[in-house]
Amino acid sequence: MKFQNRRLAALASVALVATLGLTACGGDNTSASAKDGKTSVTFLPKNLGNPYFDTSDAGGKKAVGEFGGTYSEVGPDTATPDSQVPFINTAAQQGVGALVVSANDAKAICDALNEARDAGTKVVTFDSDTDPECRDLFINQATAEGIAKTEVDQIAEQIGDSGEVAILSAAANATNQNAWIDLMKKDLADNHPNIKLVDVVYGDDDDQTSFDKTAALLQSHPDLKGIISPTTVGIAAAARYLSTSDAKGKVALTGLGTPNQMREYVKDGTVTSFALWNPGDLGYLAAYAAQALANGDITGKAGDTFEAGDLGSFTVEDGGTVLLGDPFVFDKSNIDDFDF
Ligand code: RAM
Repeated sequence: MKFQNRRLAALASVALVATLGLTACGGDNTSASAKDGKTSVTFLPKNLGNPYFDTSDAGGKKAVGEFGGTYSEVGPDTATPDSQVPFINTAAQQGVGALVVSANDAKAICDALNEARDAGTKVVTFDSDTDPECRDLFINQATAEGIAKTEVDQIAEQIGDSGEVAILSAAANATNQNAWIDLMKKDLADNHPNIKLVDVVYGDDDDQTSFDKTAALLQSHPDLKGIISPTTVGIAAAARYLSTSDAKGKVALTGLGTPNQMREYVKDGTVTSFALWNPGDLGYLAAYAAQALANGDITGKAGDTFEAGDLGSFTVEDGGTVLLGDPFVFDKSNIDDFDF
């Protein structure tokens, strides 16, 4: 419960950041390393133009502003395995204090990250991890088990715990989605014998591809009862497709989405409920972790503790991870309380 209170308090600040138009857009200059002892932090999302990362990186920008560092955001247009490599190389050449990365692939960016680390840049992954030996810390939004169970529980409830379901995911190599999918498969097999997972398709965190994959799923599986989309891009595109199709209200849709993208589909009855954490808090926490590493306050070993501004104190867990909190379920009773 402590987390929920803290989380809700921080939501207001994220909304304020958005209102003030401070959403990250890649325009800031990154200075060379820690000028005047202040940490320069570069955020590198899976791709630009994804509202989820606009919000998470705005949280990071707010934190960097609080500790007087230098913030920038760079990133590729497409969420492909090695599209982030040139941005990592550039950040390393610039000597930034820390890189905060959501990985499109657990391995493809490893060499570049380790070269950056050898050159003195601290590497924090957030949202989607790399192999642990390629980063100093991973900031985890919620446990993978908790995220998977929340999604399976919702679809089971919405389809009466029986029938065919499919998953519309992000990029095929995304570390985070793949971990959640594996755990969803296990949960379905162990606890929901009457639900059959008939397909897993990939929309690449691209709106049009996700929209087209939704249409194809309905075409190939005429008995489909539900879709789980563990990506904010996928669920929004699927909801848009369903909302004007005959399947609206017949094929359930849940997964992970942002309230602002999903509001109209919850209100028009396309979607009953979906989940997420606060991406702004995630970016905010990642930036404070990056600063603690760059300052030498922590090394990223289990038991290290650091302060993360309004979010309070956090402790590094085994495997070099820091946990933000629990996933949160949105439905028509609460969706208007959120603005991100
Ligand atoms: C998309 C991205 C991101 C994921 C969310 C839920 O925005 O794939 O990595 O965490 O969805």
